[in-house]
Amino acid sequence: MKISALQTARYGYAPKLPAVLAGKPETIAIEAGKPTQSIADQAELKKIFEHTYGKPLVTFVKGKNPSVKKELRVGVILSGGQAPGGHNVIAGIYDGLKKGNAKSRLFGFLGGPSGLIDGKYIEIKDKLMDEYRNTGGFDIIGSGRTKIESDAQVAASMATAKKMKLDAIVIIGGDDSNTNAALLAEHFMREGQNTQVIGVPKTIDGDLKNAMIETSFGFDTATKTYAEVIGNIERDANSAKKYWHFIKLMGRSASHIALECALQTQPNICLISEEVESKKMTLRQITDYLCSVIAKRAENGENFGVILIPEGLVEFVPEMKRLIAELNDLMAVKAAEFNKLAGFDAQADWLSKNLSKASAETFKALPAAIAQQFLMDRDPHGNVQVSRIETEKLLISLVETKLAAMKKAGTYKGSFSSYNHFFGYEGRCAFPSNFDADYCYSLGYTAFILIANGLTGYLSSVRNLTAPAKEWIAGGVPLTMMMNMEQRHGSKKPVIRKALVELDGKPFKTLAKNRPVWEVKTSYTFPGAIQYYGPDEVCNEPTQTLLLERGRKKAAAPAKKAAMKKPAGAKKPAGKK
Ligand code: FBP
Repeated sequence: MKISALQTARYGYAPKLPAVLAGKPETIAIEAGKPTQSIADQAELKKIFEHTYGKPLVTFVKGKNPSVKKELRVGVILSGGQAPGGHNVIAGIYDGLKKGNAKSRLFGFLGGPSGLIDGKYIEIKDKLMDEYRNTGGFDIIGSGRTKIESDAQVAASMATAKKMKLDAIVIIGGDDSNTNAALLAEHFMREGQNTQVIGVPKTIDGDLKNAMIETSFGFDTATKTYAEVIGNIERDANSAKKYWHFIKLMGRSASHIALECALQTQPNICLISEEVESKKMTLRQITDYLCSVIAKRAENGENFGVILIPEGLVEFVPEMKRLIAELNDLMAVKAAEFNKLAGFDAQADWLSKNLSKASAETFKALPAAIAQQFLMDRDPHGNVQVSRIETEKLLISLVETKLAAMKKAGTYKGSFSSYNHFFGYEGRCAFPSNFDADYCYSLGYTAFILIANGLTGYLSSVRNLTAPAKEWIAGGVPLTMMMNMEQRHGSKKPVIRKALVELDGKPFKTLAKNRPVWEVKTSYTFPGAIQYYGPDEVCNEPTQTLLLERGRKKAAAPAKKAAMKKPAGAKKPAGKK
């Protein structure tokens, strides 16, 4: 296999670790806090997690810890969507294990959780590990979306753990995968199975976060990758001055990715699903808003712009939410009847009789190509796959119709020409930024220390992330602490609560404060490609979201200044004083 120059250079990158993890593993002791409580529904969760509920938060400190020298057998799983840095989590676990005891072994389950269920794995050794250090992707062992949920899946997982004599399993995943990790840890304890379970917070969506988990890994690299391309499109738009670009961004339900990209690139518009929901904005109101901005810019002769759209938007628009819920219910009970219908016209006719009047009207008003996307294959739970609905095209079509009407009425005099884009897969396997490379390696190393100390039902936690890496705080958060009970498929289930964009949080407030200017005045900023080598402010800066949330940055500078600001050390053009 040919290896690129960057990949070769990245092999040589030594991820930075918090100072407490930098020495020998036997110098890292554990400090345990007070027992913890779940964020809600304490009594119900205490019952479900009889053996693992309420454990203390743990923090690593300098001290003596000979237990880390034990020989261990550990299995690791990459679960769900790819996120830059997964290989470094594995490298952190691997190096920790080997530093603790050269005889310790790490096994990688193939293709995600199904590898554990089916007992499919490989042993990770030096050569293999070295080929993946500081690289993007999950291809070292592959990932998958199988959940370890049913009794049979849990029993099969336990049989594999027993057969392989595993001391621990590390599950690298998002909120769902870590909920499963918590259930598995509890099940193993209940059954007297001596295998610990440790989770690692992963997802580019950035929605697995709370007081103890400042960000999930992959968010940093993915948003920087999208922001680079958005900046390039902005510059193109501002050069040609003839297109409106509608850009949909990944992030299944939360709008963190769109918001972060907006803070990095200052587009004309960034829709935020959580705001749309809180204001109960209908599709018509969203369209009116978009058209009002387009018309205002047209008055200034600017018939171009950039609009960011979060992937999950349709699920937050009231009438669409209702339609999706009705479609999901209908398909659950009448799928056989529906599947017999031949062609879209027959399906649309059937739906007009089976949906409520309001939802039938919403469906009918959709452009046919988009309406068909609501009827595509369902996800494994029988739900509409909202991420496959081309919201960006839907909005373009609605805007075109509205602008045509405005033109007739004399309220719009511009010209409108558009392009649609969807950025998602482009960012999930990028070479991890230095931040993600360091963070992930630290998370993996932390997972090893948690295992070596006999802990189970914990999520690896590295905090204080806006400070230099040596000041990061490492430890573990009990998984049950992040849980509550939620309605899922007809019954209440314990789940880790998803973190949506907070409308009173600093990142959103910064957008809200600046957007009146960004909408009308071209204020684009161009972050450029991720840099791996160079000055700190160029290659080690965390996301704007993290800086704002952690109070390391004031609400963004007024748009005009930010856009015009010269980079440090920039030279004046020749001849200018
Ligand atoms: P995870 O939550 O599993 O990390 O995945 C997130 C994500 O990238 C979403 O942003 C996106 O909607 C989804 O995965 C796409 O899923 P798939 O990879 O199965 O197409």
